Amino acid sequence: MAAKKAKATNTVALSKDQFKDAIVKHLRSTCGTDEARANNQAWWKATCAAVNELVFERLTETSKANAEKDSRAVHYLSLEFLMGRLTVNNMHNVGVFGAARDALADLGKDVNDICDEEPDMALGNGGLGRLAACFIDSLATLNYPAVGYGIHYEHGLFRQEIQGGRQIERPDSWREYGNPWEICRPESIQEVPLYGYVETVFGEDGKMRKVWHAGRQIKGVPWDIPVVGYEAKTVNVLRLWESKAADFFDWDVFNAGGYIDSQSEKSQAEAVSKVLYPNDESEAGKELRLIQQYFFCACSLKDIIRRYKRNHSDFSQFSKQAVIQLNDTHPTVAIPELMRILIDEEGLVWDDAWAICKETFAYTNHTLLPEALEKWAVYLFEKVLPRHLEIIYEINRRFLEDEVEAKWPGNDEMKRHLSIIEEGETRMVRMAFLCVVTCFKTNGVAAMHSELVKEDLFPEFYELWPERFVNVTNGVTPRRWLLACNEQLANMYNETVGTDWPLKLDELKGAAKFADDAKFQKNFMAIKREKKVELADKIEELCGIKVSPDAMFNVLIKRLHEYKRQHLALLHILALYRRLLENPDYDMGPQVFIFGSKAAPGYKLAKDIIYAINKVADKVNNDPRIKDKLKVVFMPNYRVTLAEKLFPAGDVSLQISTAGYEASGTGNMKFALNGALTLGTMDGANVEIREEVGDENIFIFGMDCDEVKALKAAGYNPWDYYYGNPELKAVLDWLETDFFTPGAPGELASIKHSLLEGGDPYLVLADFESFTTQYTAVDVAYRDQKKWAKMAIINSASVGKFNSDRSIEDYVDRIWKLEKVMPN
Ligand code: GL9
Repeated sequence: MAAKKAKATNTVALSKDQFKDAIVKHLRSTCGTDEARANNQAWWKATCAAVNELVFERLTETSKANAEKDSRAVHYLSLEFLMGRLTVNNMHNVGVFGAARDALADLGKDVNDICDEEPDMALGNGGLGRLAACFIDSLATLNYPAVGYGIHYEHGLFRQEIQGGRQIERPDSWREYGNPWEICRPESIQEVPLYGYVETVFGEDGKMRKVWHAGRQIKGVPWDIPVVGYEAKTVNVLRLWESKAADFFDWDVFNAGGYIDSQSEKSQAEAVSKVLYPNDESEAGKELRLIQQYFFCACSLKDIIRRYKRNHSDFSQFSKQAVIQLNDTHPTVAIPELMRILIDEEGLVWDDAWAICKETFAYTNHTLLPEALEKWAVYLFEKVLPRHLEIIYEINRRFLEDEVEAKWPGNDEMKRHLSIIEEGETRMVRMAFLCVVTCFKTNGVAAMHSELVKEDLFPEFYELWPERFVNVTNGVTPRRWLLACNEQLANMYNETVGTDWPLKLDELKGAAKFADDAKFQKNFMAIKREKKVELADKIEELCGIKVSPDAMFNVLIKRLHEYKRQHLALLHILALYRRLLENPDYDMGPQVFIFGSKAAPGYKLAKDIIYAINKVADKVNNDPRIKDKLKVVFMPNYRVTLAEKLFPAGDVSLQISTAGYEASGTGNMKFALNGALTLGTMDGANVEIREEVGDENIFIFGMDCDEVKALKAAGYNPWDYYYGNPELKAVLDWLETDFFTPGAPGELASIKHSLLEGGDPYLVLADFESFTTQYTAVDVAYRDQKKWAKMAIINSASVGKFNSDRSIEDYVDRIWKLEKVMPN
């Protein structure tokens, strides 16, 4: 099955022999070596250069077509783009994967080994950043004019090592030895002011103007990553800004003999794009983070305006030409920045500038967690961006005095409640409020989440402007998350439903009619097993743990957070272990639990949970009494590249967040697409996956969102569950002993304490029993392999809705209103 060729594309871009010639040429002319001396790194770079011959041509054609048509474009502003590797993806998308593989084989190289040379572009934390990467893939595939804007971090998300069971953070250096996909564009450098003060001046006409005298300037250097649409002519651009010291600054100090001072200026300026913040709570209040946000927004807006001005002499058409999507609140400062440019630099009056801003910006909310809703201290704003603070005050004044006053006359409490400025000991700017007040649309990322955005997060804003609130359910690109990562299943679908599914994922539905077909089931399960064998090999290589591919693979891969409840899975594992110890004949099929997860460096409990998983794994995996019926694996350094091995190999997709807390989830979609069954709560997109696959093909457990709210309102007491369930009590008490940490009792106790004395904010104990009960149902179902195969096939064939192309069409239809542009 695997031997069969990957999908043939309509455009055979290069034959095997042409590709071979191109690689050999680039080994010499691009890499300065030859076939005899080249190492794999050089082979990889030469291969990329060969692919780029096609990519760059299309890139140029696309930008020409967009310039000629002067078409409306979306600008996707995101502090994160979690791209992963690009080589295999780009080869598939330009239709040369087969040619490249065969060419490399002829040259004595394995395509997988060569592509393994590529470091991940890990410029994101998790779901939000990966979503941005899927979205720009879909935008290019659908031939929409779009630019992604972000930061060219020198270091992406930290590399995770596990030492003695604990997470250690190591720097990630994805471009240390150069990256063949990026192009520096010094012709489009921008300068960004910071700090300083605001002067009020009166012109000869008697009009008042504000002049911001910045204390510093930094330079933004754009690096373009081509974004290759699948079978499309379009290659869009992801433009990432790198910070550098502004030229004049260096030279002034340098000439005065201050070489060392100039170096420190330089390193301060370069610090801005040095490192991606790892989603820590402690980052709020960090001046550098605010500067990062402003830096990339200011550079991007200047870039957008520069392009706009090529064809326009005033701003009357601006919001017709440009829509700016704010990926979460991280780029919110773009709003006062556009106001500042329009008023202070372009001379517009407030009302005209405000009208433009209100028609240009749209905002995606990705979370309801209060601690993740950004607020910036007023004093910090005043220091770094004094003019922007003035503008925010004025936006707020008009909003409160005009709109809130009109709706709730004389209601000062309401004004305090809705103010963009939060009063208190430290006055704060509420970034999400600024977004909702400005943006013409605010969207949530799954149906249920979007309802909660209206009802719980912004109820008064919803009352003011119901038409502004919409839903766009997330999606994932089937090119990366099926075609490229699961060649075997992709080929099987090619034979079953034809080769259009990577674009029209709904066509997989055609495979559902074979869900009962014995031969189809056999082939489907054989592929799953092949992917499990591949993963088992990887697990042995990385963790030294042997797992059987015949066991049920339960996979929980996502960032570590209490609301995602990795510790619920851990308590469950402890319960299974205990059952096996108490009763060696306990009726259960062999189980493997596989975790992959990074914890924010400052999130103590999250790191304790990683440690606990590893300590429990040590014990369970080496306990001969349970005869290999239970294995626990923690795979270090979870990232896109590892995800590509994990999603195809999962049998059970654990999506076990407390209902109401996971905005969407996207891993849930990738698992279902690859034929895993979900064991999950009624949360985020799980709700919509259930709608698509049918209640009989998903395992739902736990409280739903209303029950969670009701229990919290009634006063949740975790001790009731502790004393009410002897098994739960036993496993929690176990954590306080030294059973898993010989000689060091209490090392795992923080988890228990968070769940009892700490009040168990995410209701782990309340959902424990329901989880273990439903898990037993999953185990029973899995042991009926025919039934399981049928359910797995139906899952994979039924999730066409979660194609990110569909998400993009929803954005276009509900928010962006774009027209496709076809390059030559
Ligand atoms: C997130 C949500 O938590 C996810 O449920 C959602 O699927 C994604 C994409 O919409 O956005 N919001 C958020 O802040 N993160 C998400 O994953 N966090 C990270 O990316 C780490």
